[in-house]
Amino acid sequence: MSRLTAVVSGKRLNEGMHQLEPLPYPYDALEPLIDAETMRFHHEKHHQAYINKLNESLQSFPDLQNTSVEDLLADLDTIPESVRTQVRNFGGGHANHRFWWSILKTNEGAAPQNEIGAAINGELLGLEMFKKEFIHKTGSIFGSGWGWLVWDEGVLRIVTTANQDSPLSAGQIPLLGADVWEHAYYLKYQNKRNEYLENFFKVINWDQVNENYLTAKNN
Ligand code: MN3
Repeated sequence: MSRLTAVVSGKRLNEGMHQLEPLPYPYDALEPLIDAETMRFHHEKHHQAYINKLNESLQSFPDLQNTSVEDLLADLDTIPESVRTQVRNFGGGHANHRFWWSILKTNEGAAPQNEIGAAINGELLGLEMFKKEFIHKTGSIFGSGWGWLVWDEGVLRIVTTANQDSPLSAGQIPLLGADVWEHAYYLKYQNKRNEYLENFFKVINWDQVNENYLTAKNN
């Protein structure tokens, strides 16, 4: 990861501070399903804001600055109470978005292959059933949150989290996730959250999800 010097609130940050990484693809890579303007704002403004706020919150906690955000979230109980809510919200926002960018890629409607394809067929009764349940649960979130496919101690599960809560804080490993904060879809889809979720299935990078599955399974 690059170690560009970042500045937050006029203060020079330590090397260990959290930073926004560039997307591994152009902002228009998911057009027309997720538009370039939404991608740019989502990454440059929303994701960056979570990182800035996380870094500001951790200014008096040098040891936490050098811990990965995923580790912080997996161990929320050990975070000092005075900063725990900030780590949960802003650290969650950082981790969830970093994860989100990594699982997006236009897939032309292809079904998952390999181990994750077999696991979805075996445990979740196939792609169509999985998709139906995922969209139902995620589409029904009241307010802002995320829908997830997680590895939960050996079991594949569809779960949702409110706000920027991470499945990691519940001991679950995310394999794929869908952001249903309005900033993720409103420009293009307005109030049609389910239509956005239908199209989300056409931009899942199944190879990456398979990799996430194998990593979770072998740990
Ligand atoms: Mn978002």
